[in-house]
Amino acid sequence: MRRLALVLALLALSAAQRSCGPEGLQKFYAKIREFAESDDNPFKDEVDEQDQAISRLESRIGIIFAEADKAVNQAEKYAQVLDNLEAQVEGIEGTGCEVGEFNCGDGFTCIDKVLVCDKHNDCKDGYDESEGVCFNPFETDSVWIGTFITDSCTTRQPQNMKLTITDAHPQDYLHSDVSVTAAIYLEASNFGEHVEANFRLHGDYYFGTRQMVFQPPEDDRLGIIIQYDGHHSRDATGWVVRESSLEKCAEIIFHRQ
Ligand SMILES: [Ca+2]
Repeated sequence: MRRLALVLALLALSAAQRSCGPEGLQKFYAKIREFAESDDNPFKDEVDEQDQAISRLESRIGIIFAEADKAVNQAEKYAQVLDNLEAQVEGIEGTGCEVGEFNCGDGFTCIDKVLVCDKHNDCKDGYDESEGVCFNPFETDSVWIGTFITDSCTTRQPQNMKLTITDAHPQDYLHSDVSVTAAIYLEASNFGEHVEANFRLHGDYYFGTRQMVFQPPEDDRLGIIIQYDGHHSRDATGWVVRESSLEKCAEIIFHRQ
């Protein structure tokens, strides 16, 4: 019976399209809409039920997406916690390799740092050439703010420094070594006296040790070493180092701006 009503409605629509002009057709469509929403429409209950089912489905899909977002956020938090733990373990236990060597990530294979990011796979799985390992956080135009934690060697006793990397590019003949130039701005306020200083620095970033090593800029022969932990690309620890004895005589916490 309902199919017959539908067929009759379609036939009426077809007849109206043939016999009426645009205005008549608009009126006819308005009548059809009115009929569809009225209680006389034999399909009204089914349509209402389907609308409700679609609303319930949309609601469930919304809940599923919200749950998926929550799961992704949790996974990112767990990954961050894992990164922190790995960084702490490496900091406490070291990498298990000698000074100047790189651990292939398997806990026991060590290769020389000059073989890291030299465009040849030297670790069994190519870990020494992976994107994460060959990432230099001290890239050109990056700006780092350093806060002195301890200082038993500088004459100015600065509280803060601003380090701007002006250029960083791998050496042509040694890709494991990034040649870096930088500018340092120092500020110190001691006993009512305010002191400022600017230096130009030259140094190297080694992918194999994740260390930025700046040569001493002044006659006091104090260099700067900054260690990236391989996990937190916006934070690093630095030291002022006596060139003669390699003693770390000041510690600086760096944060990228
Ligand atoms: Ca290599």
